[in-house]
Amino acid sequence: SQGSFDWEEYLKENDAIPAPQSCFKQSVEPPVNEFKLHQKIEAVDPRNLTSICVATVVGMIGPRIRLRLDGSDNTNDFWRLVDSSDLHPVGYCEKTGKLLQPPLGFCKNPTLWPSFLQKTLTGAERSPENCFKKEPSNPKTNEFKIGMKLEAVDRKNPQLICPATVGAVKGEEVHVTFDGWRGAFDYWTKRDSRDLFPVGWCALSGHPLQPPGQKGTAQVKSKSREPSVSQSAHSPGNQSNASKSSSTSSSGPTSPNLPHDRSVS
Ligand code: MLZ
Repeated sequence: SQGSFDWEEYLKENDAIPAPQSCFKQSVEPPVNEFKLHQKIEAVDPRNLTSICVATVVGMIGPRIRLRLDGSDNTNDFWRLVDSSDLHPVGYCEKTGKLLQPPLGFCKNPTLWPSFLQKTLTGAERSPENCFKKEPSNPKTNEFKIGMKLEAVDRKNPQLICPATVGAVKGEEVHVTFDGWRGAFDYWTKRDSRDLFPVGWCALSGHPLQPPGQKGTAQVKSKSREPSVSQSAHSPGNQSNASKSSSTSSSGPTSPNLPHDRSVS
């Protein structure tokens, strides 16, 4: 579904402006991905941020890698940019006097961890130093304004990056709303989140960009089971209770809000 979406045209049609590059914690030149599939690294456990675990590269798209913590099942995979500070070469913990931890939900008896760790690393290919890129510096001031366009990770489908609009700004957080979807995917996040990118980032980095959804178009309205009034999910100010949400929904049950004729895999 890539290729058909053109930001330039879309911005004109919608009389919208992109959020400036300086808003984002992203390097102007997207980092080059030098990782290879099946390599092992050390990574911060996304479910337990104080612990560092062995992880395996199980997928990649552009400058993002998909990771699976060794000793965890395949239902907790996560994506990181190659310049994420959550990623380290194997040996980092030893060097810095930390202990490599079993992942939250280690699939075996905890007493088996030391031998599991040894086995999982023995003979495994390790990502070399040069794969790990320096994390970009923090954006200084909050220049996000309501209505500005950006590209953002869909946290419910985290392999996807989609066209989005700033729906609200509150202190250090921004409300990310996905263009053409009814609000089920929207979330509040810190303005320096690594999940937010300037318009054009996908094209620059070789990452696919999803086209906007079809909310408001004839096809969707005619197929919707609901009456076509659904403004509440987008009204800023009513969402403060959702501002702590991370990877989960900020706007209630998903399915009734979804267009029914899309399947993006
Ligand atoms: N397969 C899903 C993808 C939705 C993606 C939305 N991104 C904002 C669906 O079609 O519901």
